Amino acid sequence: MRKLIITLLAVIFVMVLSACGTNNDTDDSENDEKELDLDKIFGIEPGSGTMNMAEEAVKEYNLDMELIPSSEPAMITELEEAIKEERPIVVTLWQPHWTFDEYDLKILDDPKKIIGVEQKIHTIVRKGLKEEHPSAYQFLENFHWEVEDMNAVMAMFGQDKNVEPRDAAKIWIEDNREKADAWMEGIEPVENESIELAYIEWDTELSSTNVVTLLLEELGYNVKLTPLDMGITFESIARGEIDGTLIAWLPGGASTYMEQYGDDVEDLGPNLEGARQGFVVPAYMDIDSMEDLPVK
Ligand code: PBE
Repeated sequence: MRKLIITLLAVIFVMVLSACGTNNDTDDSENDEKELDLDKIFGIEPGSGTMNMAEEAVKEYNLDMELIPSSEPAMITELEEAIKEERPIVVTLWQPHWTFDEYDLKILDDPKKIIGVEQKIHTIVRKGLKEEHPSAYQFLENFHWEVEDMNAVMAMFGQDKNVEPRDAAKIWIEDNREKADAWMEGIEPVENESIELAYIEWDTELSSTNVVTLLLEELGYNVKLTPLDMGITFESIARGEIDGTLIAWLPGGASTYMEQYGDDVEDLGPNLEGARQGFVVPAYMDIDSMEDLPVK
């Protein structure tokens, strides 16, 4: 009888132990799962300023995360799917951007100031534009808007895929006629003159480029839009083959090209100030800093 009780106690003891063991295992795998969800940073187009800064940040913070290159639309799809399921996710994103209107997002603090520095978007034109197309030059020099303005244009076509960027720009101009008129005040209209602008198919760039295009058209220009990457944009402007661009993020995606071609182009200064980039997470995640991300 005693033996039996001892055996039973032993069995119970082992059962309790193994139950604890199982519990521990479950905890571990839950943790693993959480960490697994944070083993990636969803990025955008390789070679963009955003991705270059993000790569540096992964190195400097010694993050145990893989930076996945993709595209702006693919990154947004990942973000939207994660938000639907309240899953943790880290993406590379920037402001202005319509996703900040649509979702509750936060930019993680970047105490090392690698990706989180304030940026300005500059207008760059070719040398000689001032003499050859003074009206366009004057207009491009006057064009300067705010983060909220760009956001308003972006939101119209970003949130509704049926709206073309050009139509969104048209509506924004109708709603902001005074601002547009101020940029055009006193500028001589032209006839039969053509201007070629380079841009990249990102929502921010599509917004400014379309608004400027419509207003240059109002001044009488035929505007040709050519999608190019940042390096070729600078090279073409330096060679005088393209008249200008509105998309030079500084410091950031345009920095290296500005160093390379700065003497051969004309920088008209910022058309937008207060732009930011960073590692962005949904507000339901309880981390606030890039230092809270998993390290090696
Ligand atoms: N951007 C928009 C990025 C890419 C998308 C201009 C903020 C950049 O490379 O800086």
